[in-house]
Amino acid sequence: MSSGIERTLVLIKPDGVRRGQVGQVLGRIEAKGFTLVRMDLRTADKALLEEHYAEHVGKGFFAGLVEFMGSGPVVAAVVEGHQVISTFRVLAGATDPAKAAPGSIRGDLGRDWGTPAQQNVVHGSDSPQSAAREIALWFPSL
Ligand code: IDP
Ligand code: MG
Repeated sequence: MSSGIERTLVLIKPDGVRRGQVGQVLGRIEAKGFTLVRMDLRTADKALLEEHYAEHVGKGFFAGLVEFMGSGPVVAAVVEGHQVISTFRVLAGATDPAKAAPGSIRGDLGRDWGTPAQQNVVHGSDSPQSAAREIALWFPSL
């Protein structure tokens, strides 16, 4: 969009929900001035998760990732704002919580428990194409 207003899909992963970090993550999104458009707490089924992570099919961590992501409820949210896709990725920090910068969600709240899937608190769409695909997948009615 020429206005720069975008939508992205944010997931607070089962580790974040389990550890009571939902409020902190949503607080950071709101503090940055982004808007929650839709939000839902749900345990995702395997088919949805395999589709969501389709780009990682065949990688060693894929099965563990799908299992971890289905191990409890996630908060799925559509978040809107100026350049929110790339900016939320900055807020989230690097994929590996051990390398994510302090001040980022993963750097401050993430903890890798040595499981086959990195437990890093949040997901955020990585491009406008991914955002459109993922929002349609998680919220078909939007
Ligand atoms: P991203 O979430 O920062 O976009 P991706 O490379 O797309 O990172 O990986 C998707 C998710 O898969 C990560 O957030 C993490 O939970 C998990 N993951 C990525 N790389 C590894 C790995 O090397 N081992 C275990 N899990 C991984
Ligand atoms: Mg990714």
